[in-house]
Parts: sequence; structure tokens; C-alpha cells
Amino acid sequence: MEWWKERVVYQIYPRSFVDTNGDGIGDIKGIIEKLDYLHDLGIGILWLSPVYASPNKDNGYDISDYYSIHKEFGTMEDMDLLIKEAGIRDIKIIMDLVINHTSTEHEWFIKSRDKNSPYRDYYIWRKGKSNGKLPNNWTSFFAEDCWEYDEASDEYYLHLFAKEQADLNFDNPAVIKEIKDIMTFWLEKGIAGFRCDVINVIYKSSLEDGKKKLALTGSEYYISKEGTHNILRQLRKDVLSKYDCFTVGETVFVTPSMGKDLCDKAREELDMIFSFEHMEIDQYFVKWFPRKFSSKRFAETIAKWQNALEWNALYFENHDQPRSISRMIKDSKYRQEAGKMLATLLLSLKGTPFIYQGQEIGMTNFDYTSLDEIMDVESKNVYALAKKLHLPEWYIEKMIRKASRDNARTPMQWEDSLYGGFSISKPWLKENQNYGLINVKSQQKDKESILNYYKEMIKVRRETLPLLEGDFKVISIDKNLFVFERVTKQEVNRIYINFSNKEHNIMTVDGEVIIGNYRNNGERILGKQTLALKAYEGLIIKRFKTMDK
Ligand code: TEU
Ligand code: CA
Repeated sequence: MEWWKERVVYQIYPRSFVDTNGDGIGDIKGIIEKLDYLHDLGIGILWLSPVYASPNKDNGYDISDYYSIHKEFGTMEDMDLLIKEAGIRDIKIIMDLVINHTSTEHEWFIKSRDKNSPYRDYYIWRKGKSNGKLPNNWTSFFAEDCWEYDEASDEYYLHLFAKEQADLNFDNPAVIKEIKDIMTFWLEKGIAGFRCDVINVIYKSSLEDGKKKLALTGSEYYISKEGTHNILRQLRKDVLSKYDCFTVGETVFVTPSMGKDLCDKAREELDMIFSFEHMEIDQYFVKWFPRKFSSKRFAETIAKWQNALEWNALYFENHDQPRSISRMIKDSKYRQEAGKMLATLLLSLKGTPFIYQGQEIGMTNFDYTSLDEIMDVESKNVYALAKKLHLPEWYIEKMIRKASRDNARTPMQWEDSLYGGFSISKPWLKENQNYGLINVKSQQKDKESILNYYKEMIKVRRETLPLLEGDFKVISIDKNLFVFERVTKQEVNRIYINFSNKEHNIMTVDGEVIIGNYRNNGERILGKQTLALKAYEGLIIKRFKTMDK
């Protein structure tokens, strides 16, 4: 089995992880300080959200130099040391590869403003329509149109995200060559692969007007086009295949069949993908129209993707999503049990699990008191658009509280001291005021904590073959219960997940408890019997050989 299938990944959002020099911004030295913590947790791979030079319009997802480290995060020496120190602890590092766009402060873009520069064609420049309108009717991911005017040449450039993030032109072989060089540079430094940002939208097959939609008008011309597949195969063949590394693609609006085409082994494109469907359970079409979270639909969606792909990238949280406990758990009285239940589920599915910083202690959504405390460019744009549409202030506030990306970006809560031990100064984004209740230090001391459960669950996953490589099989999905099995020729593990704050009776199988948030490991369950699953219980039972089917 490949090492990237066996290991558990931990995503670091460097800005909010640990600040060592007191400027209120997390840094690379801070990550080095916590390597022992991560090793102890059982982490085998780190994914760093972008640490490259960037003017930070989108917190590093707008890169101005792929070959240097963001000044606020430290130096290239710090980065080299991080790779080395992680290696000593057998932790591999993957970098965020953001290639759909660069910052408009990138040297390429600055030069490309000149019509006669060879860099002009690195980006997508177009004349406006003869009636004075934009080159097409596309709308961006961040609640704007997709074109920005440049007076000097009387043309517009395309941006699918913020206007300071100009889309690269993947019809230009010189661009692809640059990307290969960047990848080679980092792989030579000893990193172990890439998380590829919005990778399934890089190739635009046409710039015609799109069919008008509630969001992302124009997306039929760039979601998972053949051009993207070609580029992925090239990057694989010419660069990635020469290293012991892997890729995980962030792929927006993919269906299972598109997903298969992007990461099926035989196609030699990506190794796995982050799909989004299970993150859309509590929204109508776009995340700004909330609906009730349904654990049944959540389980069905997970099961659908488990069955569709050979290997999934498993995640319930990242730097763009609200915190899973705030989002999926109705009864906050059970925060601790629910946090462990979610850990049981995440780490027993088939695929490579990704844990986002703070998830392992059950951090919750941002508890800001004023919209002024929100920093994210997406939230700000949505606010402006909603205002323009005359939506009432209370409704805008409600939308942002529920879906803002800042929910997951508040500083990591290390201990019960000022600013949660993240920094000695006021953090760049306000800390969640519940750091006294939820922090690493107190959970390390508490045997019953979410943190210690994650640690144990990671160990169990590593030591239990069916959880690593077994087939996935749904047993039942009801309103609140998700029951499935992981099956190898030698062993069957059955997983029970209770998504409600009520007890539920189930019929058990003959077996032994591997792990659970209420029961003792090794506890025997003999003969078929009714068992009352407790509120938010998560339970894994190893079935005995004399199985009653
Ligand atoms: O995100 C892409 C993406 O489509 C969404 O996750 C988006 O951030 C938002 O949720 C839409 O509602 C990736 C990065 O993860 C994100 O942080 C960047 O802002 C974005 O690409 C642009 O690089
Ligand atoms: Ca700092």
C-alpha cells in the first residue's frame, strides 16, 4: 500500500497556527515548534496552505512569487529547516499548488500589462464587447463579475476568483513549462507532493457567454475540461512520476464520474480528490442559502462517493468550511461526544483522512460580535453584493455567521491564556472566546478529551487492516444512524455512527469493540443482541469469524 494511503494528513493554515515572534501572525517557526505535538498525535503528512510570497488579498492564495516564502511567515531557511525537522520525525510535507491564477502583483502579471510583452499571453486578456460590455457574462466564485479593466491596453483580464487573482492561460505552453519548473523546485527541496488548488477549472475551453445561473455563470466552459485532463497527465508524466510523491486535487463542482476521470489510477492524473458534495448538505445550490443539515443525506452522499471512487480524500473541515461540530451537531451539550463520533467516522472510511487544525480539539465556529471582525475577501464581497440587492442586515449577518470562511480561520487554541496561547499579541483575526473551554493543553491532560480520542483513533486506523484497505459496504442509513462495514478477506469491521442526541436500539453482531466513544476497547459483544447506542455514539466492532450474516 502506498505510504500516502496509510498516513493521516493534518492541514495547517499557517497564519493561524502558532506565532513565535509576536506580530500576531502565525509563522513557520511556529510549525516547527509543534512538530512533536503533531508526531505524538500520529500525523504522517502535513499539508501547508500557501506559504509563498503574497500580497494576501486571499490569504496566500494569491501568489506573487512561487520561489520565495512569505515574509510574515519567515524565510526559505525556516522552510528548509521545517522540511528537515519534519523528516526527522517521519512527517512528510505537501505544499499548496495554486496555479489557476497568480496575484496581480506577480512579476509575470506586471509584465503582461504590456501588450507587446511575451508575458501578455500568460494571462487571459480580451477586448470588451462592441456594445461596451464585458468580454462575457461569467460570474466569479467570490460574488463579482470575472473581468477587470486595464486602461493602458483597453482590455480586460479574466479572474475566476478575486480581481487580484488573475487566471493563467493554459493554452500557452510557456505557462505549463513555468508550472513544471515550480513543481520541480519544491520536489527537489524534499516535499512529498501537492494539494492542487481548484485544479479542475484551470483550462477554459471557450470564452463564450454562459447559460445564466444563480452562481458561476460560464462554468460549463471550465469545469473538468479535456484540456485540464491533458495538462494533469503532462504534469504527472514530466514531473511527478520522477518523485516519490502524491497529489490531491481540490475539485469544485465535480460529479462522481468527473471525479473518477480525475483520479482513476489508470489515467495517471491526480492521486485523489477533494470533492464537495458532502459539504453541500446544509445549503441550497450555493452556501449563502442555508438549509438544515441532514445526517441522512450526509451519510448517503458519503456512501455514494465511497462506492464511486477507488480512493477518496476524506475531510469534514478545511480553511474554507465552517467547523464540523458547529455545522453538523444540533445539541451542543454533547460537543465532546460528537467530536469523537465525527473522528470515528472520518477515520474509518476508505481513503486518506485529512484533519484540519483545531478539529482534533473540537474547535467551533467564530463567535465574532461585529461584522467588522470578519477579514475574508469572500465574506466581504458577499456582504457588498447582498447590500446592493437590499437584503436586510439581519439576514446578511445570518448568512455570514453560518458560512463565512473565517469560521475555521480563527487562531489555534493551544491553552487557557491570553489569545489562547497562539500569540503574545493581538492576532490578525480575533480568537474565539471559548479558548478557556477548548484548548490543547487541557485536553492533553484529560483522558476523555476529543484530542486523546483522535490520537487513539489514528493509532487504531493504522493498526487495523480493514480500516486501511478494506472494501466499503453500507449496512443501513436511517434518519440518524449510519452503519457500514470495512471488509477484507480475513476480517470484517462494523462501524455504528449515531448522529442524534437520543439513544437508538440496534441489533449488534457477534464481536469485540475495537474503539468507541462510550465503550471500552476489547469489550465483548456475544451473540446477536439489542444494544442501545447512546447519544452521538461512534462504535467500531470487529466481527468474530463465526459470523451470523
Ligand atoms: O477554494 C476554492 C473554492 O471554490 C471554495 O472553497 C471557495 O473558497 C469558497 O468556499 C466558495 O464559496 C480554493 C482555496 O481553498 C480557497 O481558500 C481560495 O480562496 C480559492 O481556491 C482561490 O484560490
Ligand atoms: Ca509571527
